[in-house]
Amino acid sequence: MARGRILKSLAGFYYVIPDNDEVLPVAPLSGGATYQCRARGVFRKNGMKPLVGDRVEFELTETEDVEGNVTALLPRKNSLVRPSVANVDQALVIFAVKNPDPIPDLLDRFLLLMKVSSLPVILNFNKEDLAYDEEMERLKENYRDAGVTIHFTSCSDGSGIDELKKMLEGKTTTVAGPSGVGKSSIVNELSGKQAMETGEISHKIRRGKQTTRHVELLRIAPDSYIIDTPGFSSLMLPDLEAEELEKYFPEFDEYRGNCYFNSCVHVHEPNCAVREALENGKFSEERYKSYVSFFEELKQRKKY
Ligand SMILES: Nc1nc2c(ncn2[C@@H]2O[C@H](COP(=O)(O)OP(=O)(O)O)[C@@H](O)[C@H]2O)c(=O)[nH]1
Ligand SMILES: [Mg+2]
Ligand SMILES: [Zn+2]
Repeated sequence: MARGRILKSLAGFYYVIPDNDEVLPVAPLSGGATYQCRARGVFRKNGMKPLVGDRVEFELTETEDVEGNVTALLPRKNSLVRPSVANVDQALVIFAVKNPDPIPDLLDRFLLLMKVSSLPVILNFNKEDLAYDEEMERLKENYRDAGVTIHFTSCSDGSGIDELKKMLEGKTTTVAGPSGVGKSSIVNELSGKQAMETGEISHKIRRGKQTTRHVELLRIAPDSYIIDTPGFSSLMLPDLEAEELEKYFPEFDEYRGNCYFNSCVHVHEPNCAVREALENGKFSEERYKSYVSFFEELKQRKKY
């Protein structure tokens, strides 16, 4: 019996990397680092399906073919739906400083989703090489109080990549963002190999490269994993009551206690400390605009 982690699931097999290679009598097949395992019926009976990222117990089967069986799922810290993966520590939300320009509505949807999932966020603006300093300052300013760590990178000249790698150390990080911003390029820089297909080559070579369609934990250091995802250009708001939304905007933290009404949602109420702070330029107007627009959307949603 050994312990390990599922890095990939494909066609009924789970690819498990052992916590400690020494405990196993034989090396995995095909020179890789993972053992090809099936899951025994026990999980199906409990209605539990192993997820990529799950920590498991597994044993090698007696056949010569170095396959194994996942025999137990260890407790999960958390699990995400999109991508479907367990035991994630943080999210790396990637946008480009330009080409394509950041879309504030979409960016704020990503931040909200991560906040609702209790995932700490590194907000990474890539393609730093294309931006003027003022543009970067504006982005920094805009998300300063959004409860995220802001970072800039460029895959063209490698700036910010080493620091980013440090920020991922010892963690499992899921990557999110629209397409074309350099997600796969960054994952490739971090893993030091061409693990992911990037925009430029995708039309030319389809075969033999991994696309970002299936979920896989990529090992970028002994205990650091990253999950590339396909980019989405739209994102549904999470399932929230409109009145709950304000809790997920860290900009309001300092002020909401001073609103006249306990139940203040900071939209139309009199004596609202949050809106007063906004008027005094204490936090980003653009972020507040997203707040109000999400609030209306959640209100509308309730009606149907
Ligand atoms: N100028 C510039 N281009 C980049 C940078 N990073 C990625 N690209 C280019 O942006 C395009 C999209 O990159 P890709 O990694 O496929 O983006 P993804 O769709 O988010 O995975 C490709 O043509 C990359 O070569 C960068 O830092 N600077
Ligand atoms: Mg990609
Ligand atoms: Zn208020």
